[in-house]
Amino acid sequence: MSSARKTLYVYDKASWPSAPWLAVFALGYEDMIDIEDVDLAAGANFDPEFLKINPKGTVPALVLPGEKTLFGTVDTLRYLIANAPQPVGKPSGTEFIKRVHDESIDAHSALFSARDEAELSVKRAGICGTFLSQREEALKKYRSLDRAGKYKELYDYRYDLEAPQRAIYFTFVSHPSIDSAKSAYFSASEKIWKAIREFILTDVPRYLPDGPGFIGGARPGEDDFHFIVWLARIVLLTGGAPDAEGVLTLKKELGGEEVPGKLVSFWRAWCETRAWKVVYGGGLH
Ligand SMILES: N[C@@H](CCC(=O)N[C@@H](CS)C(=O)NCC(=O)O)C(=O)O
Repeated sequence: MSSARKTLYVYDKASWPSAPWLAVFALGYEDMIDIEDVDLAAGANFDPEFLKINPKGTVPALVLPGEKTLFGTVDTLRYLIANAPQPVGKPSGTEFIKRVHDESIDAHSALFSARDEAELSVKRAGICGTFLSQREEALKKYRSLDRAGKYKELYDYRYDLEAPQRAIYFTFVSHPSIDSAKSAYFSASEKIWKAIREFILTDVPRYLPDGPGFIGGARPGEDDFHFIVWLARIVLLTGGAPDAEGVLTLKKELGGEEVPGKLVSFWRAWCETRAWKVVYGGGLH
């Protein structure tokens, strides 16, 4: 690998880093940028070697030899769009991107959400349970290896940050404090899904094009990359696959409403792209 090559750090089961990852393949960067996977579920982002690249321990991160490393979906994507070897769709010029990243419909919170005990036990037995327990172990391990205490603040912060969720997921005895924390968690999860439902039925159709294609036109633009990775996560959570029919599974979370036609058409436009097949061919995330 030449030292002039750029590297995009992603995680193949995360949502946001998939936006610049799609852009690498949609905008003609595939021979210029290497993709490196950081296994967040195993806590690989807390490895000091990765923290040297991004001291916050998050992906996406885009390493540009001789330039400042870029972090986060907005900045990495902006760079890829500004320097794209191939034509890019138009930006919408609206607040849509901010809206997609709004905390009320957060894709990560939706993944971990549980509205009752039954949903919680399904999540506990799947990737969410594994994620929480493996990361607890990883944080303990890296904390004990960090003799100079260089990353102590980060390790302590991240360990404490996930503690309430670990308590919800892994406390099996009934106790007034845990019972009330669980019931608050169930209500917060209801709230997330209500916000997602309203966003899909009311806001999204206002931004999507009337005809086939993307918000950016015939090619995906900035808004399209942000929105599709959020949508892919939500479709995954309703049981959909990364194919033309996958988006229809959203109906079960729409309170009896049909999936808006514009959303179906937008999803299908993405399914046709090579970038989609690279990033989501192995399954939604
Ligand atoms: N708001 C940032 C968030 C970046 C972020 O938090 N990424 C997640 C993956 S989706 C991450 O790296 N998490 C690391 C962790 O949870 O330890 C963005 O849009 O890029």
